[in-house]
Amino acid sequence: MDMIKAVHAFNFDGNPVSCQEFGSGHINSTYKIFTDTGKVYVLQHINKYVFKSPLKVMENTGAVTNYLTEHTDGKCQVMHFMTTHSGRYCHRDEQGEYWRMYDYIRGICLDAPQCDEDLYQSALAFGWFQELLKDFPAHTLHETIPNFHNTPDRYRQFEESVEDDLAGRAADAQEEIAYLMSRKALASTLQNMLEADQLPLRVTHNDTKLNNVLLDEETHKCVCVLDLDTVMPGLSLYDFGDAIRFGASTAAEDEQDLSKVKLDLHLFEVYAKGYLEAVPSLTENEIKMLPMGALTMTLEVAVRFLKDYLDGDLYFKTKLPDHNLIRARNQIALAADMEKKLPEMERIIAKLRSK
Ligand code: GN1
Ligand code: MG
Repeated sequence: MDMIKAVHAFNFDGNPVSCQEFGSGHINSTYKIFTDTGKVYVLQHINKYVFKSPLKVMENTGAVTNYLTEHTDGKCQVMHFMTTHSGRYCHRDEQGEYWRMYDYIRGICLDAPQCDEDLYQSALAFGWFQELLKDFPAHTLHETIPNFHNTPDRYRQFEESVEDDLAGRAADAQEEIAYLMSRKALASTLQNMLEADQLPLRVTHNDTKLNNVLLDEETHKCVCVLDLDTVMPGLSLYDFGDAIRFGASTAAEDEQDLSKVKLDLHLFEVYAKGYLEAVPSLTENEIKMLPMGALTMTLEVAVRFLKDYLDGDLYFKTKLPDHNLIRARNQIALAADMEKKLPEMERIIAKLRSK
């Protein structure tokens, strides 16, 4: 792929002098572009297997970043995307590959919190994002991945993959398939509540892993919310839940020693405290269902990882043999622990509310 050629499709200052791959996302490829003026940019190659319409992704991103820039109270910075010579936020090259480019902002992205404050800061950042977008006209956003966090629909797709068994791997995952199927009804709770109008549809980030928040290198205060690919209408519980499953786990998402994989209730409390402070508009039902949000998002991503394993690793980038099976087992272990700890999570939420 010709990164430098792609860079020249955008309006920016200076001339590119070097390019370095970085980041730990499972979907797109990310490069730092250094220029002769000292200014640094980020170039991303958009995964078109995952995002069927990169142009729509960038229309959403452009609309949301413009809105945030107009409405911000300055607590966090907002990503700034370069336009192409034809005035778009997205470039399609001669090979039909899609690219975008944005200002590099100094900071660090953590794969695990180094202290409580790191997770608390990410809760403030994602909460800030959610609250600021409260009045954004949600109907103007494209649904770039339809039914992205519709958990029953994720189960439907998973069951199809089990049935098709395209990569001939279902026999190796019988136990995992059986466990996930036994949790199908439980994992549909939030979607049922949404359909019964018991939970409000908001504009949500939908991919609230700790490493999607940029923190200041020295103070570790939140600097910017990153990775706006999946900003779409959704539930606050998706954002809360995904942040817990990633940031409040005692192990990395692909830890193979499952005895190390647990929900850390203290980190759950740290994140919940920050999120409740940052999103005062949460309704009674939303607050009540926060623990279920964590469990649902963990079961959902386990279903997604296992589906991808069964399909032959088409969606998530893998670095190890059976990486998606490893991830699925890890998330199943975490979900099982969360289910046991639901009453304790509920007690923590009640305690935080009473303060
Ligand atoms: C993907 O790109 P990244 O690593 O931020 C995925 C999320 C999953 C996550 C699991 C568009 O996020 O939905 O929760 O991997 N993004 C997309 O780690 O599918
Ligand atoms: Mg992402």
